[in-house]
Amino acid sequence: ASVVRNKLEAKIVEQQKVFSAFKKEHGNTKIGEITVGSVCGGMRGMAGILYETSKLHPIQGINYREKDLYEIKEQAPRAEGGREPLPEGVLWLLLTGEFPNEQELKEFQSELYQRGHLSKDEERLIQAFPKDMHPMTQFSMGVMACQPNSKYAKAYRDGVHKSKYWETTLEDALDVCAKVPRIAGLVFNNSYGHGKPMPDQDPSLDYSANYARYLGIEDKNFSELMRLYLVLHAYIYFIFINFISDHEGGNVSAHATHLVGSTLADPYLSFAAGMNGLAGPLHGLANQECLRFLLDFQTKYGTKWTEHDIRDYVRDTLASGKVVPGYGHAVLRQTDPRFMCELEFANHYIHDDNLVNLVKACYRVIPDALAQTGKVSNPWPNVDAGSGALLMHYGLNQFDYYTVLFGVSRALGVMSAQVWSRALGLPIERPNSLTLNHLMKKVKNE
Ligand code: FAM
Repeated sequence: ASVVRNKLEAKIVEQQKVFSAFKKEHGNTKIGEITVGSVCGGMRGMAGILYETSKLHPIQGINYREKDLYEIKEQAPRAEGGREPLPEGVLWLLLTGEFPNEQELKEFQSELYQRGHLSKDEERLIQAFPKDMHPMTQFSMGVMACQPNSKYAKAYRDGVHKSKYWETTLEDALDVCAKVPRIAGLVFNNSYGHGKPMPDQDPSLDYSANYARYLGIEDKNFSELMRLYLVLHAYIYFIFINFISDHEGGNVSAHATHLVGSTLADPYLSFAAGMNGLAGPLHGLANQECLRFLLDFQTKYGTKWTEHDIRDYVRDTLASGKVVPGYGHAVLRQTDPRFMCELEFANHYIHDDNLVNLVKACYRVIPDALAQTGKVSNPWPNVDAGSGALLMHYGLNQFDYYTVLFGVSRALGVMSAQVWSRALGLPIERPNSLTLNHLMKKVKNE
């Protein structure tokens, strides 16, 4: 059983009461309107999902349990000597609504270590994937390779009472969160490891440090130590702030996970569904697209470019019917605080890197250029505008892999949310759909 279980149980019991009283009292209270625009426009702005762990504000950005990114950075537990929040602490916050104390964190870290093990069969299956298969495809299939061990699926088969669904969902959710770095490490090794053996989990290292090690960053000798320190913290930073764990329930990866979970599919099935959505170019793949955009620019203009060149390049991109990756957002209406964190990080650690300088210059030029089109709702950068260039700086130049980093991080958010969805007994999702003909008739009748 999990160290977080008892804390969570008390909160769940309390919240279940609040939820059922609220449903009873306000079941028919209106909170908005559905327009033709909402139906034709991908349900933009339409509130339709109950999602407990996080909320995205158009201006302020993401809030986890009512805390914004800056508060999280300030208040979350950190690694010794580190500047960045520890993912284990953030996971605890997402689940329980508060940060763990020192003892809880220690026990939770060791619990995740225990859960992070993959069986020999699971590892062999993942290692057998073709090397040239996209890392996101391997990642999603790797999660599925572990699905036969779902504790929730077994409990369901054994006839567990529905009031107890959340308990084995929690077990699976924590297993998934603990295993994804290992799965993602195997995928990396498969694709780029050139037959090198994968290092085992190291109990002396935390969650992120073990993951960084799977990606080939090891503490080999003292002279490397400073670099290692920086790189490790850079990875922790990228994975858990830039590729933020949770971004409320309506984005494709969170919603796909939530939707599939609503059928009472287990957390592995649900998470893999979310990852298939994350692999789309308008969502998680955008960071890879974004880096390609910057590198193509560099190939064309070299290192002596001007802001005028960026303007021309954006104009050509738009004229060829493509989007400018890393800019725009379905909900945000200001620069993404995650991008601001990237800038802050770059200003602190990175000096004189052409690609990073290009990211900064793009930020000065692109919002204006996009605003001039007159149709982009939000011309400001999102998280993907900077992450690729920073990862490149630290030597992670396999950009087909970037979305996997995002996926590892997203596990923490969507899996915590699934625990709460089962705890609140949320039903199977089944919105109505309309044909264009029906929609036109509806408009006429009104
Ligand atoms: N470049 C060019 N055109 C853009 C644009 C951009 N960056 N962002 C929006 N538009 C266009 C959009 O294609 C649409 O055009 P049409 O009417 O011709 O179809 C119009 O502006 C209105 O769209 P919107 O309301 O501003 O945005 P949406 O809510 O429909 O879509 C995004 C939001 C993120 C899909 C869109 O801004 C985009 O395609 N951005 C580039 C890709 C990207 O960076 N995705 C990453 C998002 C990130 F947060 C993540 O998931 N990791």
